[in-house]
Amino acid sequence: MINVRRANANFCAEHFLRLCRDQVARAIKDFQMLSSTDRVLVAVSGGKDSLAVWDILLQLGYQADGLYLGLGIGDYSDSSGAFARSFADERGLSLLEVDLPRDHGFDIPTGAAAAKRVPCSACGLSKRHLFDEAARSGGYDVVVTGHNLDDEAAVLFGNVLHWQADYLGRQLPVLPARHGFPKKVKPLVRLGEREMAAYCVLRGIDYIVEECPMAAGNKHLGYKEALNAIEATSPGSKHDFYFGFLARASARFTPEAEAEQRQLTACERCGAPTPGEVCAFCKLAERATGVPVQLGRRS
Ligand code: Q46
Ligand code: ZN
Repeated sequence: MINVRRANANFCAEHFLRLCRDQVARAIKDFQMLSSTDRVLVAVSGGKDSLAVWDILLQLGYQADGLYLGLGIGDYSDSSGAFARSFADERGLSLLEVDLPRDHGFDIPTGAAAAKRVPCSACGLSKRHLFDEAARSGGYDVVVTGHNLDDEAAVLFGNVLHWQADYLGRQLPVLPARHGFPKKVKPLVRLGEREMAAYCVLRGIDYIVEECPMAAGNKHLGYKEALNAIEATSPGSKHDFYFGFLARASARFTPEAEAEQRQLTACERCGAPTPGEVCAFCKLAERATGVPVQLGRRS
């Protein structure tokens, strides 16, 4: 039996798996995330959420390939890549790979140190850039990420604590394609972390359990712990916080987010949308390698 506290109910394995699929199908429908003809690219980390969302999308009949980014974070990257590859190989799926050290000449630990950024900031901007680039060059209609309700509630908590108006205006389960960015969607927003772990166990999906070693001290983890403490005494709080924000407050921040997007131009090195002349990824790569990057302009 699997207990879903938020719903105050117990499920057998078969019904729990159906619940997960139904919640994803409902998120896709409610937020118009995908159409049946879309070519979908799933950002796969080797962790439970990204492998589960890939598995569920395939079961729901979508055409979905995976993209794994090698970030050069020592053993963690070696082993997360192995989980992503074996998931794809066992099921005959197509997994694209971009390797930061091999393809761009630097890894996250050295790149972050050279640019004097915290690792997760250098990593986050690299991941966004490389997912966008792979989707554009591969002709994909939409990028799917495995962000779940716990992730989104924690990000929202941080954005509210610091009143990051432009981030709040973009914190949506669907970002449409525009200004050169591909459409991005988060089909797991109706499911939590515990549910995704249980889903993987029941479906026989092997995933990397260790946390990234660079996550220590990450503010996001602190926000998750704070919300877990609230959820323990008041089940359903994360869901109400996040979905209440989407229904009642998110649109109030749209003007700030749009003002930021209007300032975007094409990066003079790689053509990616950026508020400055050179995008954050090209600046990071330049600081990390000491070589100005020439990735080839977009047409
Ligand atoms: S991989 Fe990258 Fe995460 Fe590691 S360095 Fe931070 S952002 S914690 S999801
Ligand atoms: Zn660039």
